[in-house]
Amino acid sequence: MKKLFIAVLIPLFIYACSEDDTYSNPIACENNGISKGTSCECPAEYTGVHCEFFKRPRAIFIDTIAFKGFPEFNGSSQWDPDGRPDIYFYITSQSKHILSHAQYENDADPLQWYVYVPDEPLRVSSSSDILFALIDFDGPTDPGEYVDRYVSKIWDPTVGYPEKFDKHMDAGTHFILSLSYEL
Ligand SMILES: [Ca+2]
Repeated sequence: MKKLFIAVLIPLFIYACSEDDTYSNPIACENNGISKGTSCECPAEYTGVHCEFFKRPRAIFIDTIAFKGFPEFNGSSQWDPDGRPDIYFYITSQSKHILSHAQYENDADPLQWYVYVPDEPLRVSSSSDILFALIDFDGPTDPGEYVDRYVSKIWDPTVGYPEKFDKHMDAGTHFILSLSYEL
C-alpha cells in the first residue's frame, strides 16, 4: 500500500516540479494531517512524514472480558470428576500477571457467555506477546489446568484502535475484549 502511494506520488512530484520550479510543493498529508510546508502536523492518532501510520498507543486497557465455547471435555475425559470445569480467565505478559481471576465460574457451561468486568481497567503493553487463557480451578493449592489458551500481541499497527479484540483461542473458545487506549 505504501509502495503504491510512493509510486504514484513521485511522478506527480516530478511533473509538478517541471511545470513550475518557482513553486515549492506543499507536502501531502494523509488522515486529516495539516500541511505546514515541508512537514505535516498530524492528528494525535497518526504519525509519519505524511501522517500515514497509526501512532503506537502508550498503553492499552482491557475494560471487559467475555468468553464462550470452551472445550466441553478434557480430551476424552471430563474436566472434573463431577463434570464441568470451574473456570477463570487468566492474562499474563512478560512473566507478569495482568489478571488472575480470584473468583471462578463453578461448573461452567460452554454454551453460556461469561462476562467479567475488572474493578480497574487492565493495562497491557501494545508491543509484547500476551497469554490469554482459561484455567480450570482445582483448589487453592492446585495450579489447575489450561482449558484453552491463545498467545498474541494485542495491538495491530495496520488496524489502529478497534474497540473490540475478538478472537478464538487455540481450542476454539470465543473471547471478546473491550479496549480503550492511552495515546
Ligand atoms: Ca475444577
